[in-house]
Amino acid sequence: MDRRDWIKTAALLGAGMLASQAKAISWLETQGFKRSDFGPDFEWGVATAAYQIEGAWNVDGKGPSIWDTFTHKRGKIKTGENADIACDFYNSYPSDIALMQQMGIPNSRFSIAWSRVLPEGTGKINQAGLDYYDRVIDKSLELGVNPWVTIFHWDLPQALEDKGGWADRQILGAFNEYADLITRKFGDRVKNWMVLNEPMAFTSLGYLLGIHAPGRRSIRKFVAACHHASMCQAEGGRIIRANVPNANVGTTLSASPITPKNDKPKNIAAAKRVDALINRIFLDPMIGKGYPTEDLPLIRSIHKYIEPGDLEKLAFEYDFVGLQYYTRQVVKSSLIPLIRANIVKPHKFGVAEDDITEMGWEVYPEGIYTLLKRFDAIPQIKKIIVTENGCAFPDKVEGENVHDPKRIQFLKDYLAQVLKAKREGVNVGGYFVWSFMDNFEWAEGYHPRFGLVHVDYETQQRRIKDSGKWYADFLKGK
Ligand code: GCO
Repeated sequence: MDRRDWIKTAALLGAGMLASQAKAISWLETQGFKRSDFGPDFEWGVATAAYQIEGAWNVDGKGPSIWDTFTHKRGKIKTGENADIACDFYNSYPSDIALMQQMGIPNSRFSIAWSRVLPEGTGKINQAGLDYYDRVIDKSLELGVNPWVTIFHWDLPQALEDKGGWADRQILGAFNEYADLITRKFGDRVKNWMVLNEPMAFTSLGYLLGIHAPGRRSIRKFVAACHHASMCQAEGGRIIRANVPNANVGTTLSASPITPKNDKPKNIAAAKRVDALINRIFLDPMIGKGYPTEDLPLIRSIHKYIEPGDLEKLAFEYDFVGLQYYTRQVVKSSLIPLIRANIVKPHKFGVAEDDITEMGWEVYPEGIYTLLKRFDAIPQIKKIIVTENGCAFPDKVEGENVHDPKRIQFLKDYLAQVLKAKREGVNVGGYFVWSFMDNFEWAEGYHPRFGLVHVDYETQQRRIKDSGKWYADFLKGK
């Protein structure tokens, strides 16, 4: 692939792409549902991730992660920003968790920063890092906010990247050591665990397209990283099962319905390839189907990284699969080598400006229904939990109030589709809003704000947005 091809591929896969005709359901069609319609056991929550909120990137013995290194390089983040301080959750966790309690949020999904507990990725343990997560977990439990922990949400220790990162097989041993450590340490109090956050996103954006940390652009590294992450995904499940009594074991996958631009056979074929790339590389091996190499020439070289015995280890029976959905992708065929597909941006399909988020994503609520049905039809998937869903739109700050009517509408419309699927018998057991508060949106910097709670990054003041008040009322059954 030459450089131009890469740029096209990046445009194809990069953040902020795709879609077509928006067909938002009006609230009128769906009005009237309330929390109790989802049933008493439905898990409601909010989600965050360590690098995006904690700050304190180099204090109390924490080692650098690939995101510290990446954001400190010039030109990597659109706004030139980094998450050295972010929301300062490292210091403000008591009041932030108290705010969750005040809003009546029963569950909080967050991740552990690997290099805070193992500064070099393996070996020497940083007790201060373990103590910090002890405090976060204990505070959450004290305030009645149940912790849901993601083992890996993208902030790989830099020391491991220096040895090849996800592209090198030694990551398997390092990951097992880390997963073993934290599940043993916190498993007495944390019962809900997710192994990986969106492996498709961190392998493709980080190792193929280079637009996320560690910024590599290599098909070889990407393909190797896919196999290693898949191995860790399953092994992580086994480690949680072994170490945590009564664990609720999951992992999370990003997914998008893939729509061909029209019914031309070449576009339908392109959509199939993109579906294999975006939706199947991590899902298929998890359910015992191996890798979708037939449908995806891009990963045909994956056999080079598969050692004897690996294939049998790729499947794991999770208690739940975390579905993370934001938008769909509309696809047409193109000349880009190996994938021969291109993603069509929403405005090219006549999606109104109003229905495109600040990430450039089409508002497409029906997609969550489509994906819930698809996952539910897979016998190996026992239960689905929507572990992320949300949007970035400009907020209007007025004194103590923050108005974000589009986010409220978004949440209502997507939730209506979750309820529709549930009423049709889909085993969907929970919904977590991305995100509790505004935070560092990776390569986009702080500009897109996804929070239910507004963060003033100058003062660290929190203000509950109208959407946060809406969610709190909804959770209270109002
Ligand atoms: C992801 C991550 C989150 C993002 C969110 C919005 O899916 O990229 O899990 O960290 O911030 O999805 O893009």
